[in-house]
Amino acid sequence: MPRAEPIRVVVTGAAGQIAYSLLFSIAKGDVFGKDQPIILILLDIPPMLPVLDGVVMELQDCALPLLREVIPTDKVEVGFKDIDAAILVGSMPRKEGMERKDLLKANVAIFKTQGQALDKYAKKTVKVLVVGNPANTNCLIASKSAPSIPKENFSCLTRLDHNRACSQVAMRCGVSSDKVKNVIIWGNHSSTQYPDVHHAKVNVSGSEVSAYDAVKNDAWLRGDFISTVQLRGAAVIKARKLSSAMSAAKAICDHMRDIWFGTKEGEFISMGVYAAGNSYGIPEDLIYSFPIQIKNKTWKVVDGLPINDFSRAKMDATAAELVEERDTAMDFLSQ
Ligand SMILES: NC(=O)c1ccc[n+]([C@@H]2O[C@H](COP(=O)([O-])OP(=O)(O)OC[C@H]3O[C@@H](n4cnc5c(N)ncnc54)[C@H](O)[C@@H]3O)[C@@H](O)[C@H]2O)c1
Ligand SMILES: *[C@@H]1O[C@H](CO)[C@@H](O)[C@H](O)[C@H]1NC(C)=O
Ligand SMILES: *[C@@H]1O[C@H](CO)[C@@H](O)[C@H](O)[C@H]1NC(C)=O
Ligand SMILES: *[C@@H]1O[C@H](CO)[C@@H](O)[C@H](O)[C@H]1NC(C)=O
Ligand SMILES: CC(=O)N[C@H]1CO[C@H](CO)[C@@H](O)[C@@H]1O
Repeated sequence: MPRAEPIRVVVTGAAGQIAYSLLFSIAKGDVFGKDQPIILILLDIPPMLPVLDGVVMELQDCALPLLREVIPTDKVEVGFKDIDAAILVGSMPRKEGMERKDLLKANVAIFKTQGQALDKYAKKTVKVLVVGNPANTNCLIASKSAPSIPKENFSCLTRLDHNRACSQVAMRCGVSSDKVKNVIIWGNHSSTQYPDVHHAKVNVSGSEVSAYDAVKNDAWLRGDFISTVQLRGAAVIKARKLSSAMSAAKAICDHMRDIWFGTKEGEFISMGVYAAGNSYGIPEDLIYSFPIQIKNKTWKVVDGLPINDFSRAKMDATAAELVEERDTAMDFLSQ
């Protein structure tokens, strides 16, 4: 059997805590397949290079057969050279007393630089997943800064929110999380996101029923369920004094593996994608989280799901937030 050529995968923010949970899963084949050799490129900022060296040592010490090479760097021209997949985790964190606008401005600068580097150095078929917050808008800026790469190749992470929603419903029904499918996260990866279970199904004792019939508690589904998922990130920070890392890394793996190998027949997942041509009346020039199916490394929005008034209002509210953020970010981009 011919041996597969290694693929090149870059992770930015590679010295950070999400990357620490993520790199092992990628390097052992959970994302790109158990027979796909990998060259891992670890990009971070100059002060973190000594930490990256430690991460490189640990990856070497894992003695993983698929991992052909690990390249630590602080240079985008090295980091994005000929890459097949980019997982952009690093971003500017909010610091004490920092204005929201200043934070956005700093992130626009980072994702403009990285988008331009993708445009110049990456393969045109590269798949780009943006994780660093504000993930939706950072993704939009990166995509706009990389005009030679199709917009469809950019997506942002809302899979963690999606997984949280599946798990909440599963726990409520007393089933394992794989028995819940087709929940939807609409919109921004923030507390205005709308976790929607109107189209979700739960496999209870061998037969599939709607989530509303399985849970049998509409008030919970329209109340605490939604707010628990929306505020879960903050709850984890409060408890751990650090933001979600293990679960974020798992969600990144789920997201990228689905891009690579496709979603299951009859199932959809959530990810933030370019909204052009959607059938839900969401403003077009946004990265917005939709229900998505993926086949042959190409995604499509699941169109035509009926939307009731309750859902409509929530989908519009999270879109409005993204429009405002985009407009501010576009001002910074053109400066
Ligand atoms: N979309 C989601 O679901 C989701 C979930 C959890 C966390 N996040 C976001 O992911 C990001 C990373 O989280 P973390 O816990 O790993 O943070 P962290 O602070 O532990 O690590 C971030 C790393 O990024 C690096 N970095 C900063 N600017 C960079 C740049 N320009 N180029 C390369 N590297 C750079 C930092 O030096 C640091 O090593 C945060 O923005 C966080 O808000 C998103
Ligand atoms: C959108 O979500 C991101 C990620 O949580 C957040 O940082 C940003 O502030 C949100 N946008 C707005 C305009 O609230
Ligand atoms: C439901 O789960 C059972 C296993 O518990 C499986 O045999 C069955 O095929 C599933 N049904 C559907 C419709 O997915
Ligand atoms: C899969 O996508 C590639 C590239 O977009 C295309 O060349 C190929 O024909 C597609 N295969 C199928 C089975 O659709
Ligand atoms: C995920 C995705 O949409 N991938 C596309 C990226 O761009 C290439 C063309 O350069 C398409 O073939 C892929 O389908």
